[in-house]
Amino acid sequence: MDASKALNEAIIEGKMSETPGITQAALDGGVEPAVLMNEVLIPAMQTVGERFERQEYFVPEVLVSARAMQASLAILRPLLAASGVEAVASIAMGTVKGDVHEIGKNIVCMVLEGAGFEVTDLGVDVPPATFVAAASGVDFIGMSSLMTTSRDVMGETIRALEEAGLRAKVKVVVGGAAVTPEFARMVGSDAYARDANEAVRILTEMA
Ligand code: B12
Repeated sequence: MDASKALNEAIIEGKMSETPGITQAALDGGVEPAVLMNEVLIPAMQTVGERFERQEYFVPEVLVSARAMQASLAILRPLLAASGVEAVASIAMGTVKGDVHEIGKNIVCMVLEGAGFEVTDLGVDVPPATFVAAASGVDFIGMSSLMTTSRDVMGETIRALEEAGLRAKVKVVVGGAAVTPEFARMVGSDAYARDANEAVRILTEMA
């Protein structure tokens, strides 16, 4: 079996001890880091999501797959980072309060970093006040939400930025599986992107 296929299966089956070695083998075999991420890691996590939705997987299985994917991402991260170029723009990014889903947010951070953005990762379960505190030092605020129960925090955060007098200073971009373009407009964000590559394209145009 080739390394890309083996990596896809190892993530789906949550074999965290195996994913770093297989990731390295794929890289040694000449697969580009971005190709591994877009064509192996993200589709593997999509399969996990579909199994969760069909109730073939439950939270423990999803969690081990998520960890297996993170172990692979840790190897790709330095390879995707841009080297020594002047930053395109700066962004502080986090998953909103009440939400601990971090894989998509981490991917967007990495891909933006690779495209030359200066990225501050605020982590997960980030309250509006933390985004507000970060806003004065960056060009963009990025918010991720994977749950319909957490996405309203995006609107709360934008209102908190207005109250702090910072709304005109930063551009706000939102994304994540719970967010649609309509929802993004409704909460008053400046931009929405469906995935990491679209985020690079849109934010580079806006920078
Ligand atoms: C992995 C996962 C988990 C893992 C998270 C592990 C981790 N460390 O991140 C664990 C097991 C912890 C988990 C827990 C829960 N989960 Co969960 N989880 C998922 C799952 C299966 C996959 C998410 C994922 O990683 N996808 C892969 C990444 C690559 O995709 P992504 O996140 O969408 O990101 C891409 C884009 O959206 C975009 N993007 C993301 N963020 C941003 C930000 C910006 C600014 C931009 C521009 C773009 C962008 O770019 C990314 C890269 O292309 C989804 C199912 C799904 N279909 O999404 C459910 C899902 C999100 N979970 C769900 C639920 C309900 C839960 C729990 C409540 C379950 C429970 N009963 O305990 C808890 C909630 C915990 C909490 N408070 O947050 C629901 C949410 C339902 C809803 N409509 O609200 C989902 C949709 C499953 C379902 N259908 O029921 N989960």
